Amino acid sequence: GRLVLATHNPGKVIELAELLEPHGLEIVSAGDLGLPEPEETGTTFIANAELKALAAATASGLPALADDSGLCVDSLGGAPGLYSARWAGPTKDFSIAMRRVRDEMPATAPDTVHFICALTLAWPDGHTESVEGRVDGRIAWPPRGANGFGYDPIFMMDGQFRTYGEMLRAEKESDNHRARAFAKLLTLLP
Ligand code: ITT
Repeated sequence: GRLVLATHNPGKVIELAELLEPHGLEIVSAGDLGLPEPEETGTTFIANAELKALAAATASGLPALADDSGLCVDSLGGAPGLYSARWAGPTKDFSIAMRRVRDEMPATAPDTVHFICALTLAWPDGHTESVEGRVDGRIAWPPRGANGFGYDPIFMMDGQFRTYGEMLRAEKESDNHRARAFAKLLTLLP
């Protein structure tokens, strides 16, 4: 069957397409369908993933998969969290967002952080299924590596000394918050 990827983030499209690849679905992108980007008014990752997936499923008449994710810094009470994309500003400049994380973190506090990924599958009839994945790690400074997207150059997962930005695409994709969420969604794929 066909599945709409309800995201306008090219980094997510690459990772989700890779995860979906073995499952034989024909992927249609929200951008290609000209679907509008709904305002992310939710107060949780799952609420935002649900509203994005539902908007795409109802507008397209096809099942849709949406991703809402973010970086949560313990010493910042979970910020930027839901606001991870917004910290990069209208020009989507993540060097600014990474610098802000670094500047706002108290120097003496632990540098522990995690990524969260909420994935929602929505059907045109309004049915939804949502899951969440998490990966724990810490902040690297200065940013390192040109791979991946978003906050990848400052994130080192537990047990790793390279950032996601320094890992090969296949390495990051083999274990991260998105892959962990996706594993929980497998039995629910359309
Ligand atoms: P869509 O809503 O169109 O999917 P978005 O970029 O606005 O795209 P979010 O609202 O979910 O998506 O913002 C999440 C941000 O968190 C995203 O822009 C990244 O900067 C960051 N993020 C999420 N997953 C990440 C990952 O695997 N590596 C690095 N940064 C990530």
